[in-house]
Amino acid sequence: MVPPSLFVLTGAGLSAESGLGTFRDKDGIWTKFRVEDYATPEAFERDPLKVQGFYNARRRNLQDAKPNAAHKALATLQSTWTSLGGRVTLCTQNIDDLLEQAGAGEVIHMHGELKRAWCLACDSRSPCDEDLGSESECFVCHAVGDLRPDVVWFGEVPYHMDVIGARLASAELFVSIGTSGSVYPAAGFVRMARDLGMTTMEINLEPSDNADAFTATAYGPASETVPAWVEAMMSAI
Ligand code: BV8
Repeated sequence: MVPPSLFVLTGAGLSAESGLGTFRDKDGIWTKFRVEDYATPEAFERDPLKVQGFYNARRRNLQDAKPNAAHKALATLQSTWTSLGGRVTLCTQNIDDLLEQAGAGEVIHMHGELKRAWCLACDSRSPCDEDLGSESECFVCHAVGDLRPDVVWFGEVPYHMDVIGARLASAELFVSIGTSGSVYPAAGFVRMARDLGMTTMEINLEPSDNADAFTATAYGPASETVPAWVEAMMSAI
């Protein structure tokens, strides 16, 4: 029997226990850094080195981070569903690669990836493990100083919205993991799912801004709640 098609949206709470900061919790990233100074195209235009420094520090922090039990459980769920002819869409707001490190196949990074650089001279995107700055050379066109982090800032259009729309339309269960539900369009996906008649589940440390939109909930640290949910899904097929 083919298992039900799942659409899983993840946020910073999925990677919190891997040591990567969340944004709006107590001591979150946006409580220390103003969005307007670091996560908008205008900020980059105004002071590129300041913005590059912010992402260079987060990229370095990611080098030492490891996937936690929640990343591993989602990778197992996706590979099991695929082996049975089913589909788990892993759509993440996160710019880390911990789901891929945990063995996930397809991961849709709607807000881009910290380990990719975007060349504003030739529009190419390339893997990037190192600091970016005014001396950085494009791996493709060799222009110097035209590389920015390949992440989606506020006011920029999220990536893969067409694929996300198609996957949402064909899913049977929508699960949101580790997100505060405060950034759009991602925060609007649960209402789209409900309008499509889907069962919706929130797995989070605590109720999010969107909590009332969910028909099922599980609260607690992702490294506990996600493996428990995956185990329940696996035993039901
Ligand atoms: C768009 C990448 C149009 C960079 C991010 C004015 C001008 C322009 C746009 C707007 C505007 N006003 C409003 C908007 C829209 C704007 C928006 O939503 N603003 C908000 C603030 C109101 N959105 C945009 O600009 C987007 N673009 O609208 O373009 C468009 C739209 C549709 C179609 C076509 C065109 C672009 C938004 C993307 C911005 N980039 N990130 C970077 O990472 O530096 S967003 C940023 O917030 C984060 O990166 C993250 O991706 C996102 C959501 O945060 P969360 O992941 O939810 O993290 P948070 O800390 O908030 O919550 C963590 C949760 O985890 C908590 O609930 C906590 O309880 C839980 N948790 C903690 N620990 C654990 C845990 N759960 C489980 N276990 C644990 N251990």
